[in-house]
Amino acid sequence: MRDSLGNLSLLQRICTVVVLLCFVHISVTLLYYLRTLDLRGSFLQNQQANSPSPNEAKEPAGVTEAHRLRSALGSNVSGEAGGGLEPCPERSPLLVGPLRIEFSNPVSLDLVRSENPRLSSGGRYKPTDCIALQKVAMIIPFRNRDEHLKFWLYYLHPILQRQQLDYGVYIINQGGEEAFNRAKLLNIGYAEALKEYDYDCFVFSDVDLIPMDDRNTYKCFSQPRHLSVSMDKFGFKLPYNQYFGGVSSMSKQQFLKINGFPNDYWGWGGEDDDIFNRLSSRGMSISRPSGEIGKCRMIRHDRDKQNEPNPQRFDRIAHTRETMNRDGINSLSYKVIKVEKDLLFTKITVDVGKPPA
Ligand code: UDH
Ligand code: MN
Repeated sequence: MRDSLGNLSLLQRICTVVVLLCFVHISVTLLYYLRTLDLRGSFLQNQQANSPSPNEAKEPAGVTEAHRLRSALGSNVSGEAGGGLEPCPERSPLLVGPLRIEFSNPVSLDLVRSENPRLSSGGRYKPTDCIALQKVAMIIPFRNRDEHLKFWLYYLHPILQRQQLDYGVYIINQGGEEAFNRAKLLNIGYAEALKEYDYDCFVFSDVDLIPMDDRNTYKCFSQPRHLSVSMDKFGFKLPYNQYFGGVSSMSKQQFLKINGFPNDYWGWGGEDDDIFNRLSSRGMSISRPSGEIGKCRMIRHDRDKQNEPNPQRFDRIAHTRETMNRDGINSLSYKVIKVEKDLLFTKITVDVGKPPA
């Protein structure tokens, strides 16, 4: 009698354990299934293959957040005719990781054209076997840097194609001889690119910066992204935490939330800090790739003519919060002088005016 009672309670315990195990199994399967659903086509892949560094901003990853972002950023994945194509995967299978970047042998535009047969006029590309997750305009502020531009096109076109982006390259060329105005050129790039295509993301890149790892995806994230986080010229470190210069990306929404960029920084410096101030005053934070994935090289150069350090920059960045509502994309004025379509880029020469006397 005692034996059979003992067997019974043992049996009961085994049953309980089996039921519990089933429950855990079902929960894990369900969770995994929900996550896969959530991640497909979303903008949430903020952290790439490597483990995040201290620089890596933490992003919310809940189901509702993913849905909010999808609709907020206007992803083209749903509702657009794609000829039966599936959205591209969140992480492109074409990426190779670290790249060898060097500038010792000059490259010609003809070489770059011949190596990128899938481009169409204006430096446009979109994957043919899946629907790109984002439509990205690459905006480059430019004047008299043709040698650098060739390297940029040589290295970036293949990278951007491996990243499976639907993209176009816009060189915004400042005409005339006045002081250089980087931020205004970036505003113009935003406005001109949008006239041409329904871009939902904007990458702003100096012409002399080349990423050293193709996992540093030139796209937008749920927060404004700083992409050139470890530059060789700064010893592969972030020079300071608020640094937002070099290469950055912003969705249309993020850009509009800060009224774009300032138009009145003439000469070198300060405009990137002003942009940082705009972002933080609107409650946004900076997202970054890890220091390893964010490595990049700058082509060595001397200071350009008409791009001397701007002595007004310190005073300007102290007043961003007061000036940003009236100075930005809402006050932008310029003249287009010439538009040139190359297979590798769209070059827009503009008259940006001159600094107030
Ligand atoms: N740019 C031009 N033409 C110019 C000035 C600037 O195309 O005449 C663009 C270009 O995209 C460049 C970006 O603006 O990458 C930023 O300007 P920069 O490269 O001159 O800025 P950086 O901070 O250099 O790299 C500052 C002068 C460094 C002098 C170093 C001497 N050793
Ligand atoms: Mn430079």
